[in-house]
Formats: sequence, structure tokens, C-alpha cells
Amino acid sequence: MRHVIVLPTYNERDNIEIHLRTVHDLGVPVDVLVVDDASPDGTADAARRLGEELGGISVLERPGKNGLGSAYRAGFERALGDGYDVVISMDADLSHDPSVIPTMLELITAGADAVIGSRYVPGGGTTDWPFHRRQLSKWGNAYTRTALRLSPHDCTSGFRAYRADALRVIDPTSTHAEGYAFLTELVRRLDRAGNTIVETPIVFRDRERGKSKMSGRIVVESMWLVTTWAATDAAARLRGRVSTS
Ligand SMILES: Nc1nc2c(ncn2[C@@H]2O[C@H](COP(=O)(O)OP(=O)(O)OP(=O)(O)O)[C@@H](O)[C@H]2O)c(=O)[nH]1
Ligand SMILES: [Mg+2]
Repeated sequence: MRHVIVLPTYNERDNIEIHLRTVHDLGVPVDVLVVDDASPDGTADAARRLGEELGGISVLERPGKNGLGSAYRAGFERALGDGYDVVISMDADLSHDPSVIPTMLELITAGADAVIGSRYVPGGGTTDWPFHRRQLSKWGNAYTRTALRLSPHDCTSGFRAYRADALRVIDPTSTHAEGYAFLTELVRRLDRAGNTIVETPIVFRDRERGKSKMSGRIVVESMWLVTTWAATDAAARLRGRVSTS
């Protein structure tokens, strides 16, 4: 089985080296595809230098900042085109602990189509986040789960592993979301396509270095898209169909 981590980055120079070294030191055979949006702080160059030293690291550079959803679409397209069997996604700001990766891969081997690193199952959580961020994430997830009738408790976690064949069927390149709503869009599509989605607990740490790219605009996008999808689902149910659009 060939594994790859798709790692979107924007101005993560202070985090990327420690992240890539930690992944390398895990001793798990996994490549890394850094998807960088021309970070002005030189993140892409730092990743390339580490690639020369450690191997197994490639950098997909895009001309400018185009959003997390778009970075994932480009990274997943490249990873699927390159023939990997398992695609892992995670943030590059050290919020996601790479030591969970072996558990995720074991769960895929045991039959899961997708594994979500979840903050909202027993053993999971968040540390250091200010009160308002914790509430936003917790209630945003509760709304998403209820409105879309999804079983996972954490639909916006970016730390995941996917069986490549499951991703191919739902075609991530045809998604639309600009921000982290992309993650909900994928869970919804995976669920509607009948995939087995399991959760494994993660403790999410707030970033210590670099700036957050979270914005009011992408929060509004997420709420708007979830509401729109819920309405589409309700209309489809009335017609006796399953909606994935
Ligand atoms: N290529 C690319 N990466 C991005 C973009 N926006 C965010 N990222 C990266 O995506 C990962 C997750 O970002 P987010 O969690 O949405 O934002 P964040 O800046 O980490 O903010 P916090 O939620 O406060 O941690 C990080 O590695 C970011 O550097 C973007 O527009 N393009
Ligand atoms: Mg982050």
C-alpha cells in the first residue's frame, strides 16, 4: 500500500520543518505532498530543502492564495493521479499529532473507507483554543451533523485518511467549497455513496507559531452550504431520492 499526506500550507515556514521531521521520524512509509499557495514567507522553499534531505516530499506550488478547499482539490487530484492507495490530509501548523497516523492506517486496513481524526468522540478534544473558537467548532459540528443527518461527530476535522478508491468515486475535484466546508462536503459525499466512515480520537492543539487563516467569510460559507445541502436533501427525500449535489 502506498500512502501520501496532502499538506496544504500558507505561511507555515515556522512549522513546516518540525512537521516534516516528525512525520519522517514516525518510520511509517508515507510520502508528503505539500500544496503551497506561493507563501510569501518561503514555506515552499523550506519544504523542498527538507525534501532533498529526507526524501519522499514533493511540493505542488500554486500561483497565489486560493483557499483551503481549492488546495485540497489540487492536492487530492495529484495524489489520485499518482496512484497512491491511501490519502491522508492534515494541517501543517502542528495542530494535528502525526503519531495518530499509524492508527488511521490500521483502521483503513481493517476495512474503513475513511477515518476522521475526531475531537468530539471520547478521548478527543481541543487544547488551548479560546472559548469562542471551541464553541464555534462544537456547535458548528452539532448543527452540521443534525442538519445533514451524518453519523460522524466531527465533520470539519482536517485530519483524516481516505481509501483512494473511495475518493475516486466521489470525485473531490468536482466539489465547490472554498474553506473548511470542503471537509463537510467530502463527508457528505462519502456518506451518501455508502462508505464506511469511522472516527478515531485526536486532541487538537492550537497553533503556537504563524497566523490563523480562519475568517468570518469561511465560517459563513460553511453555515450557508450546510443549510443549502440540508434543504437539497429534504427536497430529494420528498421525491424519494438520495441527493449528493
Ligand atoms: N495552500 C493553502 N493552504 C491553506 C490556505 N488556507 C489555509 N491553509 C493551510 O491549511 C491548513 C489549515 O488551515 P486552517 O486550519 O483553515 O487555518 P489555520 O490558519 O490553521 O487557522 P486555525 O483554525 O486558527 O488553526 C494550514 O496548514 C494552513 O496553512 C490556502 O488558502 N491555501
Ligand atoms: Mg490550523
